[in-house]
Amino acid sequence: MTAFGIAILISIGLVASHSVQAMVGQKLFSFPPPGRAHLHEEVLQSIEQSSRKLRVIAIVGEGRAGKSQLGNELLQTNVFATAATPEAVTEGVDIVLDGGRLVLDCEGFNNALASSRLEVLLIGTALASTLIFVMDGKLSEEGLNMLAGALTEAQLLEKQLPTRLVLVVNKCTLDYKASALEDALAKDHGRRDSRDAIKRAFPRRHFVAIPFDPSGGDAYQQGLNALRAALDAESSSELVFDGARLAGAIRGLSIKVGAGDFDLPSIHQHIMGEFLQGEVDAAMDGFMRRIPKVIEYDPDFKVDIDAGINLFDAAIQRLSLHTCSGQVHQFREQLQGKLEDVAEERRTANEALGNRTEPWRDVLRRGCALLSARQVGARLVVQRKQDLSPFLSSPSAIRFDTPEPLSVRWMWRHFHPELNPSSHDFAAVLNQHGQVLAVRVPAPALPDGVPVPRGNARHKAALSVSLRSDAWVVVVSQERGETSVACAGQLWDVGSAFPDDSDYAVHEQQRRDLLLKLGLLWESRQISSKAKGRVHSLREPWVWDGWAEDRQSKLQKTSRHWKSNKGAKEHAESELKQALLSQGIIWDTSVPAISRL
Ligand SMILES: Nc1nc2c(ncn2[C@@H]2O[C@H](COP(=O)(O)OP(=O)(O)OP(=O)(O)O)[C@@H](O)[C@H]2O)c(=O)[nH]1
Ligand SMILES: *[C@@H]1O[C@H](CO)[C@@H](O)[C@H](O)[C@H]1NC(C)=O
Ligand SMILES: [Mg+2]
Repeated sequence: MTAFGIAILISIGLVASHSVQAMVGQKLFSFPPPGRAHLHEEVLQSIEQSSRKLRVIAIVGEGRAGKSQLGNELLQTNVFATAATPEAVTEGVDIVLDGGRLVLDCEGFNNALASSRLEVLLIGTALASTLIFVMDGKLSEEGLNMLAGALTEAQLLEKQLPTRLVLVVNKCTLDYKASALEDALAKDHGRRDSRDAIKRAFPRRHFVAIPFDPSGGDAYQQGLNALRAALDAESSSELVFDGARLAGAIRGLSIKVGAGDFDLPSIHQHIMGEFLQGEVDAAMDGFMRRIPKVIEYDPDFKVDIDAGINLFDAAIQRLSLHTCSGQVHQFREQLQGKLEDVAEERRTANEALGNRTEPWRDVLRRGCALLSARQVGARLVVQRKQDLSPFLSSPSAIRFDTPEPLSVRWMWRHFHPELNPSSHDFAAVLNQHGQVLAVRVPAPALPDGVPVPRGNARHKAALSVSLRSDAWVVVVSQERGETSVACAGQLWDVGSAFPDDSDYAVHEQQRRDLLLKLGLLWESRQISSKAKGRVHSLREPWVWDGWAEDRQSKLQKTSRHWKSNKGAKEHAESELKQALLSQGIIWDTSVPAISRL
């Protein structure tokens, strides 16, 4: 046997994909005496740490057929040991990591299968996405039997592998047709079993003949090109592993092979498990990237888990993995369970966001944003210092015994015209803590002369309440999908922040100024008043009668029998003021004004 040296070559930048890294051939498996498979952990680690998705190409076949040299040709660098000696050169399994490819160069079968190491063929067949099976000189019956025999030994007769077979006749002197392999498999020499085993195990097959050419000339190069083309064909439908999963699969394989467990279906199942787990994780990742993050409550929130299942199914379909359907089904169910967990978690997060009640100004702002976005009209009156009971005396109003907490979800369900048709034209009234005191509260009319910069009846109602009391009102416009605030009889710019208690005095002054301008306060009325003296009795010889009139409404009051001229006028004016207030002609700014105008 020839001493084996690890070939280390630094690629010289001709091949762009691996120009930076030194490509190193390393021994992954060896068979030290007495011949048990030994896995080289330190080499496995370079696979484990690969950041790329890896596809595995295994070169197996007859001894001395030129397998290692083909590997070197494919990698375009002399990384595997070759020699023209009659003795076997490659021992065990050598590997090279070339970007996204892991190439396995396996030791050859020199004699009959029985005396060769079945382990090596097992390792190659189990791990490979593409199995390159090399025959020496011709497409031989022995070669086919060797391949079929290995499948039989490994109990793979009834199995179909996702592995692609590229059968290569190397150092070939015969003129094979492209259909040579299919023709050979179709022939019946009373040995149907071998041929059927190969056909069943490898539904995807290619045949390449590489001419014997001592000078490495054109014919040889054409043969190599045909091999490269076969490797590139359908490469999208190959199993790919991430490094850590592939390393895990190799460890599991090593244990079984080391223990003499040649049951390839079970090994294969283990490897498929690693692969399928990778696809479950990938589908999960893709799904997590696609589903909406829960940032805001969405009443129509739905998680479509089919999107995740479809990612997985697409990956499986690409590989035509129908044979492992039981195993695929099991992993698909695992994925479905995970997806449902995520969906449930997001649903709950969405609901919790909709259920939040603190801090109430934030809840109100978010609720209005939702209603605006969905063009659902709404009106909410927010109490400040004044008791708003007078507004709640309408027969349509419903006052709660215990105030209800305000949430975005509550706002949605309450104001949505289809979910709650009887309420969305009325106001909800909140107390100072943002809790709902009452619903279905109508608004008294807006006095003439109040500017209405935009909007409709809902905005007028809001202005009216904000003028008649110290409360502010938030309005969501159904038509425009925007949120406005009415405060002190003014409609603020769209998007304004809610009124703050620190500006209470300013707002009250603004309201007072507007009411004065509208003539709705006593101070803004034109009042005429006078007093007349008269003789009354001996004991009280001279008394005064007062008289007062509100010029616009012509309402008059007299007040008789006072000691002084001034007192009589004052009392008449006071009675006139009471009459004006009670008829709603003037308002008192300290209590909500509910009078009709
Ligand atoms: N002249 C010529 N020599 C070739 C050709 N293909 C392979 N060889 C030679 O065949 C010999 C064996 O090549 P290897 O690549 O070591 O063979 P192997 O199949 O890896 O052998 P084991 O590792 O022992 O199983 C080498 O000397 C190669 O140069 C060819 O097309 N023409
Ligand atoms: C949200 O509130 C509804 C109705 O009260 C309740 O059924 C649901 O369990 C709550 N969800 C969460 C996540 O708090
Ligand atoms: Mg070799």
